[in-house]
Amino acid sequence: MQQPMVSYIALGSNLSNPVRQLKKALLAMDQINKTYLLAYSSFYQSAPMGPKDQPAYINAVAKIHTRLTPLELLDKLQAIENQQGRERKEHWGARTIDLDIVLYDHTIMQTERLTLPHYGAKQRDFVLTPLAEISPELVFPDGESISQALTNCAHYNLEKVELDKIKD
Ligand code: A4P
Ligand code: MG
Repeated sequence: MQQPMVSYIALGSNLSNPVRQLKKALLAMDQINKTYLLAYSSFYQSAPMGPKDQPAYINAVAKIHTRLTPLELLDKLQAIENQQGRERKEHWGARTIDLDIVLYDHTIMQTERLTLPHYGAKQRDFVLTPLAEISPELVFPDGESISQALTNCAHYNLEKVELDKIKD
């Protein structure tokens, strides 16, 4: 059987109780077949990237082990987005939940449905800061370290959110 791969998923929400949306998505990810939730970061509030007439976001990153292929994983994550009422309207517009595959092992791929690593991850502190929290030694497939990426990225006024457990 294929060895489990490490993958990092960025979570983002700015509608319908974002903290609850992230907690729900974390629990749902742990329920995906052949997939285990290994760790998740603190939750961070961030100013919206893109249109400014939308609420602040809550962002976090999860680390998983999966035996699914990258496209099988994308299908499962999109099913969770749909279950949580995700509607795709405006580009970079408000959403109940967005689940992006930041990294899947060291895979580099560019297809119509999936780009790995995620095309925007290295430019956004709301992805890099939570990622660095759970994997401070991480190196991207192009050889750039997470700390280098953090010095070059754009900033969105991150503030850590006080949380109790994800099961409440
Ligand atoms: N896709 C390609 N590569 C990937 C990947 N690595 N992971 C495709 C996930 N999906 C990937 O995504 C559009 C298509 O990208 C998918 O159908 C998939 O096949 P989407 O989630 O439907 O649309 P989107 O999220 O609106 O587009 P996009 O470009 O992914 O948006 P982003 O880059 O995710 O930005 N501000 C703050 N503060 N925090 C946020 O989290 N998020 C966004 C969305 C805007 N502003 C934000 C935040
Ligand atoms: Mg997305």
